[in-house]
Amino acid sequence: SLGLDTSIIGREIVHFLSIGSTNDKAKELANNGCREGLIVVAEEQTGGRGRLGRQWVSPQYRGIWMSVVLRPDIQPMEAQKLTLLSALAVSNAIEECTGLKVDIKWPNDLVVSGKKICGILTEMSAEVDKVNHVVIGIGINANMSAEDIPDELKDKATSLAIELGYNVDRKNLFRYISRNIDELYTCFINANQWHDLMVEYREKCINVGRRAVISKGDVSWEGMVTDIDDDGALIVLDGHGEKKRIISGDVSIRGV
Ligand code: BT5
Repeated sequence: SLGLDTSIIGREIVHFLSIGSTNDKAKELANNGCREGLIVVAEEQTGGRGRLGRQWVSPQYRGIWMSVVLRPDIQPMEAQKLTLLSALAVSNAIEECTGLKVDIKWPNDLVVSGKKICGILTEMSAEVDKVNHVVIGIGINANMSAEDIPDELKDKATSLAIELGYNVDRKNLFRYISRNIDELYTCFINANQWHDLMVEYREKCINVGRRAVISKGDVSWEGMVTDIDDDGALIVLDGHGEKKRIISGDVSIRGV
């Protein structure tokens, strides 16, 4: 037993040596009525996924590849808040556990020394006005060595071990992550504490106050990121001085 002592997250944990994608397994279990807070965790993913069908490199024993099933009583529009909540919880967990400074790149990337160390993939099953379940997939490059990082990712990805110079205790980190998500998810359910969480998210987010290129599909434009609102949308001033509100979806942004 991990002795998590959480109220919702990780009361039940399913562990695999190897799996296609923990998100796919979590969605399957969620569709079969599993309880809220269930975590699927694997030592290796053979088909780890990012957004838009992109690949997520997930070598055996080198990372934390996990998915959490949530059943919040919310409108589909609110689900993106859970991505931000998870990014904040995981960045705090890594900081508490390793002492590294972890920045958030809106909406779903965690970055150490300018390189990606963790990605989050939120997938939802919903009806028009009600969410059935949300699966939060979290991939953390814990003990990947430089050789585990594919050449094409070498200048944009790193791991905790590379940054620290030693391997981390993945079980301990997993505990911190589960407890931090549990704590922030409880704040999310008790909506009155949400604003304070977003204040903390904004402080950790590297995009606020900087210029960025916003891309969706083939369309790209540049603007100044001025804020993130309490719904988790990015507020960007475009070239005509007009304020645009960006909800995460499939948008990708790049600092300039
Ligand atoms: C993400 O997508 O960052 C979300 C990644 C979520 C992975 C977790 S692992 C557990 C769960 N099960 C899954 O199948 N997925 C989730 P995106 O923003 O689309 O970024 C993907 C891009 O990051 C790729 O196209 C690569 O450029 C890069 N990348 C791939 N693997 C990486 C890694 N291990 N570390 C850093 N960057 C990586």
